[in-house]
Amino acid sequence: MRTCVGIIGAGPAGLVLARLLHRAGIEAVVLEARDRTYVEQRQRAGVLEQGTVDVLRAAGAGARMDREGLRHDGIELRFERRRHRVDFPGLTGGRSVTVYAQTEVCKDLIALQLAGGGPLLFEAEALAVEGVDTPSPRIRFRNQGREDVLECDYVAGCDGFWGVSRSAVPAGVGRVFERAYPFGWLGILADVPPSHDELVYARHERGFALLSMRTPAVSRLYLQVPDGTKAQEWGEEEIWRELELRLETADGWRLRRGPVTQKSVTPMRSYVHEPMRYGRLFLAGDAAHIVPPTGAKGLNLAVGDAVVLARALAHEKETGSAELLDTYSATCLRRVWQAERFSYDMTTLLHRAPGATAFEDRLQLARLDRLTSSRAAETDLAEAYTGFPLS
Ligand code: RFL
Ligand code: PHB
Repeated sequence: MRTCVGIIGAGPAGLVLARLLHRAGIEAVVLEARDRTYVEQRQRAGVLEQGTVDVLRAAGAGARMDREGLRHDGIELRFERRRHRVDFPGLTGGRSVTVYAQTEVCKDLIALQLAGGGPLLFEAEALAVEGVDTPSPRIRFRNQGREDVLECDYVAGCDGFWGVSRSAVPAGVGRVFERAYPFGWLGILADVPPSHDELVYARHERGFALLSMRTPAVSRLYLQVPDGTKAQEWGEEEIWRELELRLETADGWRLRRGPVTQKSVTPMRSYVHEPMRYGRLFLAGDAAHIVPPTGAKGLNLAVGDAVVLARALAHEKETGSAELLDTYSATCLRRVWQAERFSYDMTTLLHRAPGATAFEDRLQLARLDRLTSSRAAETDLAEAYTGFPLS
């Protein structure tokens, strides 16, 4: 098999890239290790920045998002049983975010790709990426038990944190920056209308909690849990009780309960691989960088990388100039590091690390006090949360 751009992975990065390349008249083939149902059901992100919404619309994938996505003009911060609303449009000159699940973004993009895009092969696992420092890189993959080779001009490594493409960068070339956190998130989906109409981020001595949502009838909630926790260790009653303790406020706000339909634990990590390009291999999304989910940035970064890469490949096709391909890594990394900074700040602001000292507790409260009493501090949060511009 031969194509111009071999895309490994059908998550948000790979699917958006495939869509944008298709619209630019550039051939691409997407190889996805898992089956379609798995990719469409995998519970992950929920918050789309304005820029991501604009990209999906421009890519022709915005119709259902525009009907079913929920526009959110703010979030609530809770601490010491008090609440404080951050008003995004008022602080940022009109920006907001959209709550529309990653599962739905992927379903929409997969349907478009299968209806009229280039090939998208499910259960096609890339085994190795070879020759990325030559003019003709190759992806070895296994599809339905058979090994095959995809020859291409460029390889887009969109295969997430656990994928194979990053390992094609020689050890002496790449550099990794990372930080692990001594806690994770226990996430649940529950068949109950969200107890609040905006996302609630709560700092509590017992740990962080987040109230989010998927639809007007389905809530998504998270609890900070110790590193290594298994989802089965937490019973339904225990989860609701802990959420109540961390989320409820002195002014009488109460959490609505409902049947839990799914639960899982996510570890937290900050990670950046530099550079994001080596020869004809371009890493995009979680394959190159991970943020803890507290800032809601991972999916938005993945979409941003795909936009920068699609633009660079289209520029090369139209003008013959590799200029934008050469600056791909630096262009993406600037935005990536802003998201790393913000996600780290939100995480350390709101989580309670095991063994945190009384001094650190007071500092957290002082940071929250500052955020909720200084327009400048609040604007900084609102600008970062709603997203930095793509270019
Ligand atoms: P993905 O989505 O992991 O997709 C990679 C795809 O590559 C496939 N793959 C392979 N295919 C072929 N051959 C191989 N060898 C392969 N190895 C892997 C995988 O099967 C998969 O389909 O990466 P991508 O596209 O870079 O997208 C990144 C986002 O998924 C991720 O950053 C976000 O989900 C992070 N995230 C959030 N991001 C936000 O912007 N807003 C949020 O509110 C938000 N909340 C979250 C999150 C992530 C979470 N978890 C579970 C990590 C909440 C949670 C709980
Ligand atoms: C989610 O709805 O899954 C979600 C929302 C906000 C975050 C992380 C996850 O910061």
